[in-house]
Amino acid sequence: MFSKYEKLINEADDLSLLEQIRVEIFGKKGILAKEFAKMKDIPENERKAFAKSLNIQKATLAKLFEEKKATLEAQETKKRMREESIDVTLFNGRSTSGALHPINDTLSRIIDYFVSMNFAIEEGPFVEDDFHNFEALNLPDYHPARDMQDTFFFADNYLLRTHTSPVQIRTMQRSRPPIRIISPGSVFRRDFDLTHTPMFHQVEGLVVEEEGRVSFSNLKFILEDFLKYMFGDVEVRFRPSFFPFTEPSTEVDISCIFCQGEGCRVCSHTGWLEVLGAGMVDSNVFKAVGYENVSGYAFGLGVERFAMLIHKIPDLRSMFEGDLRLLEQFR
Ligand code: 2NL
Repeated sequence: MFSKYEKLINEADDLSLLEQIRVEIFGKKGILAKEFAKMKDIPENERKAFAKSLNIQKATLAKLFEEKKATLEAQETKKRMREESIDVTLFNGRSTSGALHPINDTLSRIIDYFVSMNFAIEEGPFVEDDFHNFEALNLPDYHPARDMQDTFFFADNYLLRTHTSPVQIRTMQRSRPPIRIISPGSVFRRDFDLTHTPMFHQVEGLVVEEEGRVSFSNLKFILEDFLKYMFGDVEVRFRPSFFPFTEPSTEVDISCIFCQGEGCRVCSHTGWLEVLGAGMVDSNVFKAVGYENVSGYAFGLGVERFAMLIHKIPDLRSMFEGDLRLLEQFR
């Protein structure tokens, strides 16, 4: 009786057509509703059989409809998957790649050098106490270098470390020679102008061995080799200097990379750029950590200064403003 509708369902080839057919069959004014409405005119003794037959046919149509709907939905999904899929391996001409910040790029190169020379990397807390930041480094209470440091203090003599030396002090306290470490990290001083920011980065190095096994010439060799690795073919010179924590002490210059030593504004017409401080560890420092019969050398450098020289950056403050126009130049 409903074979016409069975055929319609079977032949439907998209979901919106199937929906129209559903309304025609199962809707309020649909064919089934019309058939059921005839019930009231059917003699009582035939009514039950009529209803039963109609319900069976309704169920048949419903089953046919649901199966068709499932088939068409599956087809539709497959088609959408095909049309909407994206090939993520396709080249996008508008894409951009990230890059290391010039400070991290410089720091990575410094670390690579010293790791290749068998130095281990040590880190320590930013908040330090007076002993590890000053006292143990031969900077007693009355020492003028403490004023010069311009330290950020907390209560109870805690402070933000002004150099990474406290890391070396802690390493010496917790282990025994031989020691061969660098300590890269953030340091803090109350200073803010063209060439100073209140937070900056330092790398210090420390080598300690049994007495007599390490000398100033070892220090000279490694720093000269390191500076040639960082700056290429430059002249290196060692000037006598003074630090409370080393004796003897030296400041290390390279020939100016902007004028090849001819003299220019960057090197104040001297032909030289100061890049490192170093020396043999002062015996008072060893005393403070309880070491006897040892010798060692130490050095310290500012990462920002290296980054500024390598990347020719005139204003240090621009390094910490996160301005994309600047950072994009280092991609
Ligand atoms: C500079 C100079 C220097 C050190 C840092 C050091 C650490 C210990 C013992 C002895 Cl635990 N010395 N560090 C030594 C000489 C120089 O830094 O101009 N830094 C930017």
